[in-house]
Amino acid sequence: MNKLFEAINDQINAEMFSAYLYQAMAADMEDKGFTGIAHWFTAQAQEEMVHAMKFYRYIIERGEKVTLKALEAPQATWKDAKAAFEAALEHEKYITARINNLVKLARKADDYATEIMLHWFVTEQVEEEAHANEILAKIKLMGNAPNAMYLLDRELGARPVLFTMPANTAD
Ligand code: OFO
Repeated sequence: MNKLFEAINDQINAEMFSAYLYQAMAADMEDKGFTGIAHWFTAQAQEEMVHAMKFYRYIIERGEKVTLKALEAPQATWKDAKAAFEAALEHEKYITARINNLVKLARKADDYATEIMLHWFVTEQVEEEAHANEILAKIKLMGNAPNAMYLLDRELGARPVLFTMPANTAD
């Protein structure tokens, strides 16, 4: 496996870690009584698994072998919802830098197919950062006021999930 495909294989791990991180944020927000925000993070975790699987399928389509590696344990608690979204935004910036680096590697290898596949992720990262930023801006505006947080919790609870879990496990 060449350096580019090794880096794509590592990106599966990074995306799965994103899912793990957002699910940890969901669990913490649930614990803090924000069921709507927890739901939002669960939907985000689902999206991250889709990202991981896009890389997974791509490696196979190109005739290479996927090798899954150990996942790091994510942080388990955040001070409040604001801190969780700050961490989410930071994490997305880190993922954006990783995607940009993959584009660089694809260009260096003259691998046009990989570069085109990565375009979807470049665009997606703009959205990922924008979503976290938007929510964070709202929380800052509201100054963490309980009434406003209650309304934000309701708003974020309406985010559509990508798939629903079997009965009794749905969030
Ligand atoms: Fe996969 O975009 Fe977020 O991490």
